[in-house]
Amino acid sequence: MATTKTDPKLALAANGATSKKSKLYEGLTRDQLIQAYRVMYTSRRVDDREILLKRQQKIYFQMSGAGHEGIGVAAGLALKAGYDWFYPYYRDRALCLALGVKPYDMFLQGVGAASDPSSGGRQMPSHWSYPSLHIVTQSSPTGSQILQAVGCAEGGRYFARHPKAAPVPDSSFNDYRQFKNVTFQGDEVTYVSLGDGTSSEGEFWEAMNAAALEKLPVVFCVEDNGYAISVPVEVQTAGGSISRLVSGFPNFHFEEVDGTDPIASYGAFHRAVRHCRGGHGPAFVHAHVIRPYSHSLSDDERLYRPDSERERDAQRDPVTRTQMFLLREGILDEKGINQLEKEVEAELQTAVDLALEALPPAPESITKFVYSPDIDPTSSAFDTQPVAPEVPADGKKPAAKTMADLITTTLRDEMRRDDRIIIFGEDVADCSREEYLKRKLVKGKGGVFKLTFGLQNEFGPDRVFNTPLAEAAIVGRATGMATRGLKPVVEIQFFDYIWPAMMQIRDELSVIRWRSNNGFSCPVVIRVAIGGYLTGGAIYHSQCGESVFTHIPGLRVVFPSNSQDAAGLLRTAIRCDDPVLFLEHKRLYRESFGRAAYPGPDYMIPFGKAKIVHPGTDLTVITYGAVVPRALQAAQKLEREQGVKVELIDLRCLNPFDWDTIAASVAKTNRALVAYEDTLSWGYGAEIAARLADQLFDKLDAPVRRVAAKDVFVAYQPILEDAILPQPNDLFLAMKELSEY
Ligand SMILES: Cc1ncc(C[n+]2csc(CCOP(=O)(O)OP(=O)(O)O)c2C)c(N)n1
Ligand SMILES: [Mg+2]
Repeated sequence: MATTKTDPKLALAANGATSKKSKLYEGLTRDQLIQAYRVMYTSRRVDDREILLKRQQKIYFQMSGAGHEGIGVAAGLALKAGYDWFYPYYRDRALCLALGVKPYDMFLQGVGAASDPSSGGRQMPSHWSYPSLHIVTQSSPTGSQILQAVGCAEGGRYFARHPKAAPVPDSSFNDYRQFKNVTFQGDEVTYVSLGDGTSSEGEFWEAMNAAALEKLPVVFCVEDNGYAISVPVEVQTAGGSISRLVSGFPNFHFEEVDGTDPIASYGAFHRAVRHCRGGHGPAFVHAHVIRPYSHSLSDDERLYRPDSERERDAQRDPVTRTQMFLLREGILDEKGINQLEKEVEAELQTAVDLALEALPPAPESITKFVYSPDIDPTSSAFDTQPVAPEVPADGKKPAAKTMADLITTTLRDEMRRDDRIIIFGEDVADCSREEYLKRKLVKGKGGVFKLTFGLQNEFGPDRVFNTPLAEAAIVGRATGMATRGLKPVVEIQFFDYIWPAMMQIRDELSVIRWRSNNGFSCPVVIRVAIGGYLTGGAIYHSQCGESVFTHIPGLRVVFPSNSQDAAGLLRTAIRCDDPVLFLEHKRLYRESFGRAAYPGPDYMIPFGKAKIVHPGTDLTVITYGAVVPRALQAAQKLEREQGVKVELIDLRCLNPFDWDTIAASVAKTNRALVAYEDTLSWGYGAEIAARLADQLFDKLDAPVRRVAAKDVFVAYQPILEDAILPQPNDLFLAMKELSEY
């Protein structure tokens, strides 16, 4: 651990005694300082312009970077655009300008222009995204970028260690790799910034831990302006100093600096970056800055900060300080300053005029880039036939594999085919202490359900590894890696514990392509063990809740009921270019229902294609997952006892879902029952029932009915579990009643 502290009072003057042309300031030349001042001044004036435009109602929001210009420009000078990677936050205007973003680009986002390079009018201003500069799309939730930055650094390191994974292979089949141009550098650094308040988010600590554990080249920059909106730092951070709190993390280089001083900040950043480039681990730069323009234009800080405090801050204004410094050092005289400022004003005037003329996006464009425009996983390209199973030499039937078997086999097949697939999560490795495996002291675990058993053994610990127990980190890191071109296939151990990752799934993973107007994408696969009927699983090992996720645009949701479908759909999930939530019912993992022979290494099923499990003419039952075998049992009984022929549809894929198959069936049977394991109200079946009522009203001879769990959590005692979850008899009675209606 190394720590450097700069005395804020001394820094700017430190090198300022003479004015020789060749003098360096923490390694910066006089020309670089003039350039730095130009960036800082431009940044401040873009803020001022935006504030004016907002008051004139020509833009719709404003968030300033005022007071943060010193640290921003310093970071920009210490790092390389298009080489290093950047996860900035909204105050990083000066950093973006230093990296090469034009004020015009920023104004385009303010007016919400179609040509806004960050988002095409989809995101607020100061939500930077510039792919060619490696500035990765950011969102508004405070801190959700931090774990992704860690994943980004991991992705770069993976490609540096496994360069053969990077090129797009010659293959007859189009997979996501054809649309990911992977670039990486052996000594690249990932920058991530956040405010002082944001350091209270749990994801910050998960990211710090992961970066320290993996010794990743990430520079964390906390821009501490002393406030999170109106909450002062001593209420936010125990003891008032984030530097003090993080100082125990191993492998870090620490800097604490006056972030209003661009020279001292550059020195700090330079040392931090050197530590990272040298492969020694992450760095932490704690920059003390000011916030002269309130939190945003919607906030008036005079309500909670007295004038005396605001005046004290104003003394440290980075733009005026730097201007004074240049004058004092004789780097620019007054004329030079005036000239520079005039040039900036002229550039901004032109940029504003042009931006105000820019066309808004077309309303019809709203659904563009919800999903990949390049690969359609619902298309016939994903419709392949299973290979004929090998018949054993003794002439017996080919072995019927469980769903668990075929998921493992599919993962193994795909990992052999694609070096970019990596698997991580809690307990997924065979054994983290590799030497036990090597010395054959242990067999290995491979997941609490053993679905990843043997994969670390075959593919090594770079590709299959355990992570800390932190679900947001699993999904956030995967998102960052996928942004770089990897294909993380991560595991959430139980659906019941997916919630810490919810922010990453809903506000990041699913929306990155759309919000960046196709500038970035992150096709991660999240495998999740879900569901009940376990006798003893209780509240926290038995939940469903898939409709929470089918409600998220941009996320594919798959829920197979049998081995062959699991294999075909998992392969589609891995090869496609969208994020996929792959739900695996625990009760079905080793059930005798739905076992099948190995369908071969290229077997795929397109998304959004249902399967008719049992054809019929009298009543349509629409279901999926573990209700499929239960509904089948009920349908067979009804046919045996009453001669009623039920058409049973297994949706297999929940988003997209196969409306055509449902509609064709209900048009024939005129009766529909939707059955699902989740709680009844607001559940997945509600959407199907609503569509049936809306679009097939004329075809229906009976009301659309639902069978689902009671509106309570799943209980431990099996008698209670049985009463809560839909049973074959509940399905039988509902089918019978509906057929008699
Ligand atoms: C997860 C989340 N919670 C709340 C907010 C609302 N919010 C936006 S900025 C902010 C304060 C951030 O303070 P800090 O991290 O210190 O950054 P600063 O704005 O001071 O630079 C809050 C509460 C949000 N965007 N995201
Ligand atoms: Mg703050």
